[in-house]
Amino acid sequence: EYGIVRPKGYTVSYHATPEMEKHHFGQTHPMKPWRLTLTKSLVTAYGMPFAMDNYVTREATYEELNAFHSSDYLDYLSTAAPEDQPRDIENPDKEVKYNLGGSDCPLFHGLYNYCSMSAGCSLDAARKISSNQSDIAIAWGGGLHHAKRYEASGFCYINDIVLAILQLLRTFPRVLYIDIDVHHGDGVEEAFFSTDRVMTVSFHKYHPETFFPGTGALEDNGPKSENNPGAHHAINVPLQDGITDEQYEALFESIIGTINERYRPSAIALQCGADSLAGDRLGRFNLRVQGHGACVRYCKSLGLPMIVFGGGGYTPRNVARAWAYETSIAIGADTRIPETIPDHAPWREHFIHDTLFPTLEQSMNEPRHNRNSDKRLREIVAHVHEQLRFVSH
Ligand code: VJV
Ligand code: CA
Ligand code: ZN
Repeated sequence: EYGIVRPKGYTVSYHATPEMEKHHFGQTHPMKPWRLTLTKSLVTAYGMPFAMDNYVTREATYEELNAFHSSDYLDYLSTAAPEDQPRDIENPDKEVKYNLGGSDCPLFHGLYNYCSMSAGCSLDAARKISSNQSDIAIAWGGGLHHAKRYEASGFCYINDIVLAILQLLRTFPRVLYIDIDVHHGDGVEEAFFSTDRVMTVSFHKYHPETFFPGTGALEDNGPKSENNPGAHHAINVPLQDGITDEQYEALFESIIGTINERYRPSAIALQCGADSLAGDRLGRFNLRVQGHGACVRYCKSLGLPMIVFGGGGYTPRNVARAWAYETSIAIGADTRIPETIPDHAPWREHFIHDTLFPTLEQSMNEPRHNRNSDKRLREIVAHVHEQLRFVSH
């Protein structure tokens, strides 16, 4: 309908299940799984499924989750019920186990199924990449980068990214993990801290006293011991409120371009958390859908097999815009899809402005003050380039 055709000699796979989207963290919790439904409906309204292989995700098995997570944690996660939710006043003695049941990581009905589906989505994507049946695999239901081996954290219970990267490592010697969520990708960084087979790079707002999770300083580059192969293989790009498309794109291309030359990854895992967009309920940046998408376009241009994951994103209509646009970039249709959201899109009423690319003014009442000086951004690039002098493959 929009002249969207299957790219020749190139396969994009889309991994999702409508079952995942039916889960609720609670009325006012920022994480809304139905943003995945909104994304899929926009992707469909634009006719993009014709250009991709579409897979309905299965649930990951206990054994698959156990490849990273401890059995103790999984056993509790699979049996904990919403009734076990500690309530500060009614249930003062109830302890919080594995950080489960607090306000960030509540226990809700079907939690274990939700987690297994998110992980299944990313694992299916990883398998399609490993077996060379897909060039770009899309897993918007994954990207839950804070989960630890034995602990839930920051709306994340199962680290689907770590599981997917472990799968990629069976085939590929080196994997580059890139994280453009507004939060630090601490769980993934920690999981691969001591190996040089994964390089992790996170761009995030950094303000340890006030912004979650408080880690990811510029100087944190992995183990301090030069004898540890992971030394210099964690890259952190700490940013302040209000960064613009122009600054972010320049920073991203300079850093990822240099990493690609020095580290020579054989595959890319890209976490596309959409909370780095302007107007996000939790985020603080001034990125537009185009600037966010430019990161996906640049990664695609490197010509490596790639998984793209979802992640954060707390203003659902903008999450859907960004991930639909990025799906169009993956299939190479971004110059062909019209900027005006199709009239027949279900949920059309969610898109107050009928464009895929709202202006900053349309995204929020007042754009945030930009606290990133070009001088500071140049220092960040210089520090990263310095780290990369120690890296060669
Ligand atoms: O800042 C925190 C931790 C607290 C304790 C819990 N309270 C609610 C908030 C402060 C120190 N947590 C962050 C977690 C952010 C997770 C981001 C996840 C991702 O995008 O990187 C990947 C998917 C945080 N920021 C905002 C909130 N929590 C928040 C949680 C709520 C809420 C409002 C804000 C939970 C429940 C309800 N409202 C009803
Ligand atoms: Ca990040
Ligand atoms: Zn986030």
